[in-house]
Amino acid sequence: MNAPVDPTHTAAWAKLTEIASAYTPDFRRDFADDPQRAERYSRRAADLFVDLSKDYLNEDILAALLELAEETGVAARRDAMYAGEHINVTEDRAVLHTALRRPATDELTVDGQDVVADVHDILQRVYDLARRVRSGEWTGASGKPIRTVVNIGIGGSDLGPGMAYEALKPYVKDGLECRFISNIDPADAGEKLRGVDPETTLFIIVSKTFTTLETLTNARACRSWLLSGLAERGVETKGAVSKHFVAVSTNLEKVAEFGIDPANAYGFWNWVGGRYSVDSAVGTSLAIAIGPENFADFLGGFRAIDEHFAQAPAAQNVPLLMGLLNVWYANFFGAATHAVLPYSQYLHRFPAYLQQLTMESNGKRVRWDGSDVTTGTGEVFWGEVGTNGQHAFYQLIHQGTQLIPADFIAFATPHHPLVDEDGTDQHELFLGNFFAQTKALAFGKTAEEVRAEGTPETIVTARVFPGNKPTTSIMAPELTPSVLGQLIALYEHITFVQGAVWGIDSYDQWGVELGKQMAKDLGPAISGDTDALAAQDSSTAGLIGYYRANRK
Ligand code: G6Q
Repeated sequence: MNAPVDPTHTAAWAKLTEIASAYTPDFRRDFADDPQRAERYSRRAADLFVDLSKDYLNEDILAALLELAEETGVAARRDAMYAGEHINVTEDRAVLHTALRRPATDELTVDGQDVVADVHDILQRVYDLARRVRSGEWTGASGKPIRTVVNIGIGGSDLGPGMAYEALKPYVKDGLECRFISNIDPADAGEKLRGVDPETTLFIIVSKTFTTLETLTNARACRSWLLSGLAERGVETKGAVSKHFVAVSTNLEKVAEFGIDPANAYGFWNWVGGRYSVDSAVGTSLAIAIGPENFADFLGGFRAIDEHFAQAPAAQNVPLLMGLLNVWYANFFGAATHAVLPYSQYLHRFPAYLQQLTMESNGKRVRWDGSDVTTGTGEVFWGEVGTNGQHAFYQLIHQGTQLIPADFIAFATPHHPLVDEDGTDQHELFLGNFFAQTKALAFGKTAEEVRAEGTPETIVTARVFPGNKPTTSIMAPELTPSVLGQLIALYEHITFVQGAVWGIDSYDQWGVELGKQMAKDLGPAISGDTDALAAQDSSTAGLIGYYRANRK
């Protein structure tokens, strides 16, 4: 792997530094000076319409950002990723989530293995399972069809399918529902199993490693729940596990150890990172819920953006431009956070999903050669659906002292068209808020405008909106499986671009290890081993002591 280019030593960085020091954003001026601004800075990628005109962008900035991408070798790294080179250096792995959505006719041999053939082999098995569950052919131990699919997994083995299931609810087959158990807090399984009938429940244990404490613990708890529930109903429990449990994992040996029939195990590969895996067998619960045809459309959406990212010229390349803009805001304007604000109730888990995708990928302090990063990295991604966010935290985006670039996402056609009795179209009211917020953030409201409304002088400043807050608007015709795939792939590639510029390995996650290890090591101290307790620092010992004294 080539040594990373230090972005701060490029000519483009020097240019951007100079531009930034002289730059005072003024969207009122920009739009007045250039009636074509919206058109000039709007782009299309598959079904996505992306308006960058309310970003801190002009021709000089655009040119310098594209030069930065050139100088840091973003395109070459993208090609290396698509080709299966081991760009995840700290784990010595290829990074091939793009192979998960290639058509069966493609060929890609990586490390001596035809990965596209492998992908389609598993995909067909997942589709077959989905068809059998959906048709009622797959039955539980008492012969009843499945009504509830419970996905047990955490992190990348939970957030993707959970988010996508919520996003695609209108496509879920009537009479089927999915639930997602992730937290080791027993309250999670306890609540998710409430009201569920063991006779009609299929558990999918999703764990790449099949060693994850939370998932294995929850899987065992669910197995006991199932067996005792069936026994209470007088159902024969011998062989029941194979009718109520399937597994998704790269570790098929451990799956067999758990007692799951290898015929009910769906593999994936170590070149799929957990947070990039919703489009592998990790999405089995989703495939069952929405059906193989919709799942294939979902994959097609990813593929359309993969192709756009690989082929669109740099100045038209949406993931490239959005990734570069994020670098621009983070490194030249001190933006520590980035808001993602979907105007769709169905996307209510999308910000949480993106938090893992972006922050686990780019929250790094060393580069892929082990040297320190030379820039800030990894903004905090956060957000909430509109209009709920408007009534909660938009205050800070409009009038706070920090710069928060925000992505607004909306769809032209709703899944629930509602017109109330006086003829008001509720989706139009909703979208009115989307249009208004990006407009208000860009153009603000001056003191003169506030005064002109007759506002008492003492509260004029409090009512001024400075404007010039950068936003990117993303619109699509409708939130379909394909469009959801497109949105996910868009953010995957934005994350890639930022990591490539910063010179970091976006595909490892060593930062999650220390706490996991310590949690295991603390077991004896927590359960009362006095020597183990005495070996702790005073704070940890005090906290454990509090727990031991207060647990009922
Ligand atoms: C994602 C991470 C992490 C992982 C979970 C679950 O990129 O690697 O979130 O998905 O720790 O791991 P398993 O799938 O191995 O249980």
